[in-house]
Amino acid sequence: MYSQGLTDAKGGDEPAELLAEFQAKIDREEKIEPRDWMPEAYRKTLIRQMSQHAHSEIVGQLPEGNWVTRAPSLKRKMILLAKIQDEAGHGLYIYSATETLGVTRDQLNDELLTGKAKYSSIFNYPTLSWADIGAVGWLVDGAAIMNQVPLCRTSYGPYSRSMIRICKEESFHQRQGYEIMTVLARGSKEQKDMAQRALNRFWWPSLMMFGPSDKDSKHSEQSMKWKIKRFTNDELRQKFIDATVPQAEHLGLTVPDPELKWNEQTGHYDHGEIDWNEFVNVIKGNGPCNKERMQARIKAHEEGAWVREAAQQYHANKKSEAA
Ligand code: FAQ
Repeated sequence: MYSQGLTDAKGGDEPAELLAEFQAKIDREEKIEPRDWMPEAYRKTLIRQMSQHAHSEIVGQLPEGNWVTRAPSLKRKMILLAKIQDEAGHGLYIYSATETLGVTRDQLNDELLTGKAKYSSIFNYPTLSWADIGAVGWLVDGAAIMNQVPLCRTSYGPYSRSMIRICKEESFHQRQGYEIMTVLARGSKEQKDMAQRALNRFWWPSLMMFGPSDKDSKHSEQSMKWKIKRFTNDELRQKFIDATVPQAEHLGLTVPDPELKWNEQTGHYDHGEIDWNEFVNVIKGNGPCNKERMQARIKAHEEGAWVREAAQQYHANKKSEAA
C-alpha cells in the first residue's frame, strides 16, 4: 500500500517474551494504547488499515458532493450537506487516531496524494442519478457499518473509540439512503426504474468493499490474531448480503444477481461470483473515476495551502507573544 517504511508490515527483531506478553494482552481483550509496547508489524498494519480508512472517508465525500447542487429540494440538500460533513469528521477522527501511532497527518496525506495509499474501491464509481445518492447511503454506508461495528471492538484503543461515534452517524446515513430509495421505489414508474438502475450499479461494487475473498486476503489471518479485525472479509460480506436482500425485497427491487438464492441448509443467501478482475483493476487506479478523484483531492490540497500557511503563521505569532 505504501512506500517501504511507513507501513511495511515486517517486524523487527523483537524479544519473544515481549511478543508473547503482547499477544496474551490481546487474548485477554485488553486494549492496546499509544504508549504501550507493540510489535512494529502491528503498528504498521494499523497505520495501513486506519489511513486507508481515513482516506476513504475523505475521498468518499466526492461522489455525494456531486449532487449537492442538484438535490431535489432544500431539505434534501441540507441532509446531504450534513452527511458529507459527517464523513469529513470521520476522516479527521481516524487521522487523529492514526497519528497516535507516530506518523503525521502530512505524511499520510502525502501518501494519498502521490497515489501510494489506497482508499476504498467504491469511491471510484460515479453517481449518475439522484437515486445513486440513495444507493450510496443504503448500500455503501450499510456495508461500511457492517464492517465498522466489529471495529468498535478492535484491539487498538484510539481506533476502537473513534469507531463508536462513527458507527452512530453511519447508521443515520444508512437510514437516510434507504428513505430516499423508499420514496423513489414507491413513486412513479420512472422513479422506480431509476432506483432499480442505481441498485444495479452499486450492488457489486458494494460487495467489493469488504475486500478480496478470504483465500486471497493477505492480511486477514494476522489481523484476526491481533484482533484488529474481528471477522473475515467473506464473513462480513455474507452478513451484509443476508441483511440487505430482504431490504431490497421490501422496496420491490431486484438484486442484480441471478444466482442469489436463500439456502435453507446454511441459513444464508448463496450468491454469484464477484468479478475480481474489476476489483483489482479499480484498486490499481483504473476504475471509472480514479483519476478524477485524485485530481479533486490534489486541487483541494493546493487551494488550501494559504489556509495552512495562515494557521502556521498564527501559531508562530502566538508562540512569540507568549515567549
Ligand atoms: N478498496 O488483505 P486484505 C466508508 C486492499 S469507509 C481498496 O483483505 P485488509 C464510509 C487492502 O488494502 C470505507 N483496497 O486487506 C463512507 C490490501 O492492500 P495492501 C472504508 C482494498 O486490510 C460511506 C489488499 O487489498 N472502510 O465507506 C479494498 O486485511 C459513504 C488485500 O486485502 C475501511 O477502510 C477495497 N475495498 O482488509 C464514506 C474499513 N479491500 O494494503 C463516504 C477498515 C481490500 O496490502 C460515503 N478497513 N483492499 O496494498 C478494513 O476493514 C480492511 O482494511 C478491509 C481490507 C476489509 C477493507
